[in-house]
Amino acid sequence: MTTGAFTGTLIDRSFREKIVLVGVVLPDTTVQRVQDSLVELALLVDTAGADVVGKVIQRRQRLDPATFIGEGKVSELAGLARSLDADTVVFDENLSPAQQRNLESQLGRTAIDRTAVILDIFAQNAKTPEGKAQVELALLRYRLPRLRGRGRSFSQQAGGIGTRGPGETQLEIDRRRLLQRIRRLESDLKNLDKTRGLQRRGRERGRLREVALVGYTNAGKSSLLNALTSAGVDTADRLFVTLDPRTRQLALPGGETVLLTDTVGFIKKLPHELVEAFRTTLHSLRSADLLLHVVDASAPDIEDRIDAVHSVVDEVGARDVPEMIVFNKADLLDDPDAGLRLEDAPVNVSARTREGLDEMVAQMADRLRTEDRLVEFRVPFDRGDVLAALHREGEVLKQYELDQVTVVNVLLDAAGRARFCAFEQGAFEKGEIL
Ligand SMILES: Nc1nc2c(ncn2[C@@H]2O[C@H](COP(=O)(O)OP(=O)(O)OP(=O)(O)O)[C@@H](O)[C@H]2O)c(=O)[nH]1
Ligand SMILES: [Mg+2]
Repeated sequence: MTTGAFTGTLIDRSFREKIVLVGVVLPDTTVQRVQDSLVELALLVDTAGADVVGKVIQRRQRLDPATFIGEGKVSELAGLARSLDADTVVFDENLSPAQQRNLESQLGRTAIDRTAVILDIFAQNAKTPEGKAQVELALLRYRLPRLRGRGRSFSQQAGGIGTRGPGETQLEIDRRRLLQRIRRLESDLKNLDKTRGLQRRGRERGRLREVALVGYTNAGKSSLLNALTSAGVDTADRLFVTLDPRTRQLALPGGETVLLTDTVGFIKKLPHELVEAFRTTLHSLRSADLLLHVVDASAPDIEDRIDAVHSVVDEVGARDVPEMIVFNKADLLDDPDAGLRLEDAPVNVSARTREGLDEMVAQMADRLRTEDRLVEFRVPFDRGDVLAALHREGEVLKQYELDQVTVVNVLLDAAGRARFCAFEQGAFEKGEIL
């Protein structure tokens, strides 16, 4: 274990913990899925800075409430961990606080779950004050129920994977102060969310539409943002490189400028604590005009990853935002049609070679345009401000005066339609009139 990490401030990076992974095959899943999931867990562990020295997969009818894998398997696992000289055992599913305590005392070493590893990576990667606050909040919420009764023998291991991050010293102090800290972070983040909301409304008035890049971690979201806008955002073949949202302007072929935002990537079994804590960051997805869902076309389990992204999008309340799926890393595919396995994958691109990018941007512009609708408004003569705003925010196709009102036919997006609905007389399908 890391020396000097007793205070939680010194992490000895020259020492890499040895880790054994444990996956369980329950009746509702398959060995293949669990194996894939363990490959990903190994990547997570590696990203967190530790080495996987062994893997165990067990088939069970149901999880054991006390030890997750059952007494017999625990002693087998203890023997393996001892022979491999492993420091820590990582379970691929969430452990309850009681299971974790029982496992640690029976294994004689640290036992953590996938959530703790992901939280650990987030703690290492958070850079901005907002990102740090969100991660700290997630960590504290995760740790709070796990504080009581954690064996003293393992406190020496503070600083190891799953135990470090902001707020380390907070763990030593009492629960009440921890709760106070949680409430403080919650209120700070809520205020930030409010400020964001105001900024967002300001932008709406300026009528710049927003496209949000979403996708599985490592799909190439940041690389795409860079390729499209020379944003200079960090990219790497590691998981969860981006935690803080970045927004850049992008000029579309039709002349319109949109805002393109890159943000935190998702993963299967993304800890609920993180989705909850990253609410301020993820809220921006709800007000986006389009989600550009970036998929790594070279991944082995494309459909499962798309599902994982969709479930997080649902969880943050952005299900109704139109989505366009893009297959990235097309340069890695031998078969150029491979990405088309999925029904409505509109376009294959490569952020690396830039192939398909023009086509993708053109389709994006089309998608944004089809979200526009032609609406007829009747604006009273004394509301010159509304008339001016309609001209500013939409495309006025027809305008004439009728007694006491100006009738205008405007091509307008959903946000604009919602704003001017008091003056609306009726909406048409674009084809009916154009
Ligand atoms: N071959 C190939 N590699 C790519 C392409 N796009 C991105 N990559 C690589 O994929 C890795 C991840 O790219 P990022 O842009 O950091 O991915 P991300 O989706 O932003 O990932 P996180 O921020 O960690 O969630 C990097 O090593 C990139 O160089 C591509 O089109 N082709
Ligand atoms: Mg990124």
